[in-house]
Amino acid sequence: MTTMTGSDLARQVKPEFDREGYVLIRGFYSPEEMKELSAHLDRFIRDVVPGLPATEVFYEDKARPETIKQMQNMQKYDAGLEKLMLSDRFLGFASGLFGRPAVARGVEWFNKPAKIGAMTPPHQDGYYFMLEPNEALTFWLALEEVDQSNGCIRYIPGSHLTGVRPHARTDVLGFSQGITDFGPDDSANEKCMIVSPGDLLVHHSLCIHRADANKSNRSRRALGMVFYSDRAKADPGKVEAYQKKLMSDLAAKGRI
Ligand SMILES: O=C(O)CCC(=O)C(=O)O
Repeated sequence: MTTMTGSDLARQVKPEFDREGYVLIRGFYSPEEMKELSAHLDRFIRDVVPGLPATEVFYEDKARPETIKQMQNMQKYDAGLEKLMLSDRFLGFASGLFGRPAVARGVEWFNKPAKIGAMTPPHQDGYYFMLEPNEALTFWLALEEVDQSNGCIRYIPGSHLTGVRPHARTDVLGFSQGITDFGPDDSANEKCMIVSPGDLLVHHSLCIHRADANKSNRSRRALGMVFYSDRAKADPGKVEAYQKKLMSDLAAKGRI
């Protein structure tokens, strides 16, 4: 385990984060820590997931519990994950990257199950967050080997500096909005993040990213955490109304 504080690490990587809109930190978690975290998450899936509301856990195929693709608000159901999110390692690091206090929003889990994991449409998280100013970040900690064949995250460097792009509804469960004018220039610029367990990706809420479907015979699991800066304000009525409508549409379609 690194002895560096969250703010030490932030000081080191902030220039790159500010310039590119994302940063990759290799070996953020040691193999021993990964073992412990993976065991914790396995227990969460075994013991907690069966009791979760349908709005907190999504499956590629609802009839097959082993095809979990996404979970959200995990900290609400697991004190250990809440403690982790509020630790210096994550909260302190996020504050350092913003250069002002960060507010922890939630712990998430992203998977692309082997063979059937759907693509992640190009999007900016900030479009979903509806913040003013749009100052937020997501940590994405790889739990497995990730490369082109199982759906690596693809970032467009510097895309967080040019505002919010137009988005529209998609059919992808868990990623309900995608950029409508994503074109060849975007594809030409994107960088594929090939990562190993314990590597951490961090992206700004306006950094454009996407991932291909997983056609391989390996899964592609990652733990996510979202932080807002203390001055980023959401219009709660607007976000709640969107979420309510989305969840009722998904339920009507039998997706959740
Ligand atoms: O895991 C993925 O494919 C996408 C994750 C994502 O969009 C995010 O962390 O903001």
